[in-house]
Amino acid sequence: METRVVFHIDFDYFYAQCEETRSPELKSKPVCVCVFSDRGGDSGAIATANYTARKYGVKSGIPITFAKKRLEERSDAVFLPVDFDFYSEISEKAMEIMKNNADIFEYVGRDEAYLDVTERVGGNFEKASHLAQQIKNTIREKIKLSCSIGISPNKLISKIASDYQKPDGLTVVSPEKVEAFLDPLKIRTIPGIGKKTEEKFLEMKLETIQDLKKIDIFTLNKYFGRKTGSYIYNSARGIDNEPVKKRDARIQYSKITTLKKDSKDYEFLLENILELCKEVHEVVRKNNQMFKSVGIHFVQSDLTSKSKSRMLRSPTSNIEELEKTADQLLKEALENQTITVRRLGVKVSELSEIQGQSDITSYF
Ligand code: DGT
Ligand code: CA
Ligand code: CA
Repeated sequence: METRVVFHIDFDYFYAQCEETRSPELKSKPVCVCVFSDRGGDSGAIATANYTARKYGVKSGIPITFAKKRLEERSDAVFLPVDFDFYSEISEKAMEIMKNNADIFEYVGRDEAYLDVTERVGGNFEKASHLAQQIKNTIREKIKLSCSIGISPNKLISKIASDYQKPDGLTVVSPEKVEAFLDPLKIRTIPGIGKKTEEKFLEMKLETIQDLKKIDIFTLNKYFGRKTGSYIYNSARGIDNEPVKKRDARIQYSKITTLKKDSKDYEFLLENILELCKEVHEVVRKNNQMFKSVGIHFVQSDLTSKSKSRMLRSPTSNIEELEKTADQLLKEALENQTITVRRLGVKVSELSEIQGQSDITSYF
């Protein structure tokens, strides 16, 4: 197999950094993003914290009360509730930049992705390093976000490398440097190896990946089963043949609006539905997508919800078809509707990419 060039990109302290982008005055303060539980008060956990807060021992998963205690001396510490919609919005924009710079783009989660760039850099790691720097610069300029990038011949090593110099890191592990890079690392840095497995190895006096290579495949298989055994064996040697698979972030696009007044009047709701269709269509068009399912969503005056959706005969990117279907769904939803509607939404799903069309505008 030819040598691949694979990036793993991971945003730094993601939720907390998103909060910093909309309130730059937070940058100098310890920032904790919290998932408050519905029990009220300070019950709940820390989703993430910026690096200033981390200096005080605050990290993902600890109770909010612990974090407050650890930050007691920092009267400027800020505790914010999570705002997933906002983080998704930022994520989408950044993912778009990455996607434009990849031969194959694989979305992993809101804050990370793999890029196969083998072709566009001609397998050259120096060119790859420049490309990564450009991506970092663009994301910083346009979205005010820092990220860390790992570059190597496969997903496994790139994932480890992106975490190697955080925040704002760029770590290049070219094929001839793989062994020197991995050998001194703790066994725990191999993705999927947790505390328990690490302890097992420590009992055997094995601490680093170099140590781990002393264990033969049969012993590993005996301890962990064949699948995990061979994964650990290969990982220690930097072997990973998993391809970067084309995967998009979006499984749907939706827009929702709070109506000027609560209503169940067809004409009034239709007017709003058509406006939402326009907005949804705009995003779909920009992302070069087609959809096969259309849905509408009510949040009613008593805050209960109601949804309806319909599968189309074939994928389309046509706005008339979107409007017509949404209109039908609205009529159906309003049959024996007693309660008024407060918020109204339109979504499209079952997305597919428009392929092989040089001029995409001809589709619309
Ligand atoms: P880093 O180390 O600079 O990449 O920091 P993060 O915060 O980006 O950490 P990462 O990449 O592990 O996770 C990405 C986001 O996922 C993070 O901003 C918040 C969320 N997250 C991570 N761990 C937890 C957790 O234990 N609980 C909750 N609720 N959310 C979490
Ligand atoms: Ca991250
Ligand atoms: Ca991550």
